[in-house]
Amino acid sequence: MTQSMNPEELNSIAKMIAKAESVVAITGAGVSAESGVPTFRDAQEGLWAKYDPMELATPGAFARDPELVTRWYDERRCRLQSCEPNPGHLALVKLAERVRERGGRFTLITQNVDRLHQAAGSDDVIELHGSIWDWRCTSCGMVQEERGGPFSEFPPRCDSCGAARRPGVVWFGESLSEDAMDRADEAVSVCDLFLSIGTSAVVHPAAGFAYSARMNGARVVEINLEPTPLSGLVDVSVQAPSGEALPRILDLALAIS
Ligand code: BV8
Ligand code: ZN
Repeated sequence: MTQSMNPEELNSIAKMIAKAESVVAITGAGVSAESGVPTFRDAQEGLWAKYDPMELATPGAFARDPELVTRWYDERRCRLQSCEPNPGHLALVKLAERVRERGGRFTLITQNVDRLHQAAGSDDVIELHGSIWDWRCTSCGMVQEERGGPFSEFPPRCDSCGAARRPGVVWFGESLSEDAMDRADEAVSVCDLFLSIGTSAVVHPAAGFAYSARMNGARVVEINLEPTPLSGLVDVSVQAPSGEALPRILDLALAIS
């Protein structure tokens, strides 16, 4: 158990969850880190060390070099195939069940594109940044889910019209889906407890939800390995791995309610 996971903090979070009418949890790459998924900034090693992911995850990079960008995404997609949900993902499934059992509302919003929450059993996940498993045709818009091995050509081609396909993620400079934003805005507007988990809280508009929740009078909790711009503004900030903290919070919450 890491030193900064002090029982009082975990207990106070568990009590907030036990009392909350409507909970929103937003997750970032930190929640998938313990499944072996490199976070966005440390996704660069070996071949990719010389590229800045903020550079590669843009429409401009894809327009300039569709082969390089689709190779990067395909490599990330293929290494995800050996990644399983970790105890943090599983604890979030159980926390949602608990809150809903007693008539409360639980909404899971994620910035992650790996669909590990769904693999763990979370339903109705709001995916702000899309999914690395879905690949969309740049011409006819057909989307194909790709769970197989590496592509044989880069960029991969559309089965229906032969045009280049791109990963179904939201790149920097691209707008998020209206449906995802509307659903997230609505849930945040009525929540009385907001959990920010495993995110550096710097990517917008995702990072803005914690501030909106706070403005609406919700309690805000952060569970993250290191401090973020949010840390000084939240009610409780736990600096610990989410795969350790969330199961402990779940156990405490189950014992209370
Ligand atoms: C948009 C998919 C309108 C791609 C991603 C307002 C202010 C400032 C900037 C902007 C703004 N509004 C818009 C912008 C521009 C930009 C932005 O936010 N820039 C910032 C970075 C300066 N936003 C956009 O462009 C968004 N679009 O706003 O549309 C628009 C339209 C046109 C022109 C302008 C605006 C689109 C953003 C979506 C980008 N796509 N992902 C892909 O995956 O390749 S975001 C990507 O980076 C990830 O999804 C992730 O969410 C994000 C950050 O990456 P990471 O750092 O790895 O992850 P995270 O932040 O979650 O941090 C990991 C944390 O976990 C760390 O703090 C670490 O300590 C912690 N951790 C690690 N291990 C653990 C842990 N915690 C707990 N346990 C552990 N074990
Ligand atoms: Zn097509």
